[in-house]
Amino acid sequence: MDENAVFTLTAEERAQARAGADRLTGTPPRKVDEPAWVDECRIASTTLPQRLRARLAEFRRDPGPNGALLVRNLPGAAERPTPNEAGSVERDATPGAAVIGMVSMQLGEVIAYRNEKSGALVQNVVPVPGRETQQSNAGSTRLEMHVENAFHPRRPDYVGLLCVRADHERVAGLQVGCIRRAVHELPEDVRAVLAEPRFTTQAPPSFGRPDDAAPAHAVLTGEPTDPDVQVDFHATHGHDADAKNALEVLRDAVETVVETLVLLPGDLALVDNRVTLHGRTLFTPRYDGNDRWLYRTFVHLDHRRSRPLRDLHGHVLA
Ligand SMILES: O=C(O)CCC(=O)C(=O)O
Ligand SMILES: [Fe+2]
Repeated sequence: MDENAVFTLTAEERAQARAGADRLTGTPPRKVDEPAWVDECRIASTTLPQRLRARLAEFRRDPGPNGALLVRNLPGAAERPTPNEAGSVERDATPGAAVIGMVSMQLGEVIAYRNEKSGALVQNVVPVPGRETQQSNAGSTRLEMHVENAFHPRRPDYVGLLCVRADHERVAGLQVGCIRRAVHELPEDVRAVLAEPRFTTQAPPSFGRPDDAAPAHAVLTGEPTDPDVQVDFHATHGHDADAKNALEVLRDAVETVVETLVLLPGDLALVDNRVTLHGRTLFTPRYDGNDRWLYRTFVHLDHRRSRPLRDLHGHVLA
C-alpha cells in the first residue's frame, strides 16, 4: 500500500477513540442493531480524532490508487473467545463494534441485507468448521477476489473490516486489488468487451434469487480510464467466448496489482467497493477460541437511493 493509504493513530488519538467507544458500550441499549444505539453511534462518530475524520473525508473524495485505506492502532481488540458458528454476528455493543460503527458512520450510512447474516449491522468474519473450502467468509482456503455483493444493484459503497483477533500464524491476508491500477494492464479490446452488458453475476443462495432472473451487466462502467467495477470471480460469468476471455484477462490484471494485508488487532481496512476487489489468502483455523476474527460493516454514501428496499428509518435492505 502507498504510505498515504495507511493512517496510524497516535497513542493520544487512540485514547480519544477509546473514549467514544466507552460511551457507546456504557450507554443503554448496548445493542448494535437498536435504532437508538445507531443514533448514539452517529453522534459519537463526530468525536473521533479530528485528523482521522479529515483523512476519512479525503478518502471519500478520492479513494486513491489503492482504493482502500488502512487505519491502524484503533482500540477494540476481542475480549472473548472467537465464535465459530455459521452466520454469526455481533449484537452487543462491544468496544470493537463501537469503533467500526463510528468510523463507518464518518463515511456514510451503515447498512445490511436482510438475507445475509440476519441483517445485522456488524457481522463476524470467522472461520467455521466444515466450511473450510467454501467461497465465503466462513472458509479458510483462498477466497477469490470479488466486489462485495457484486450481484446487488445496491451493493455497498464501502466495506469495513476491523481485525479484533489475528490468526494464529499471522498469515491470513486480506487482499485488495484496485481497478484504478489494473485497468492500465488491460488491452483496449478487452476493456471494450468488459464495458458491454455481456456478464451475469449469480446471487448467493441465501438471497433466493433464481439465476435466470440475474440481469446482464457490464463489468466496467463510467469513465473508461478510471472505471467502476462490478465483478466476483467466483460468481460472474461471461455470456460468450470473448466475454469469458476478458474476465480471465481481468483476473490476471487484478492479480498483478493485488496488495496483501495481514491485519492485526486494531487494524481497520476500508475498501472502496466501487473500484476495489477484495479476497483473502489461505490460512489454517484451529477452532480453539483464538481464531482470526474480523468485524465487518457495509456503508452507503446515499441512504436515499435504497429507500424502496427498506423502512423509512431502517438500515436493513430487503
Ligand atoms: O476474510 C477476509 O479478510 C475477507 C472476507 C470477505 O471477503 C468478506 O468478509 O467480505
Ligand atoms: Fe467480501
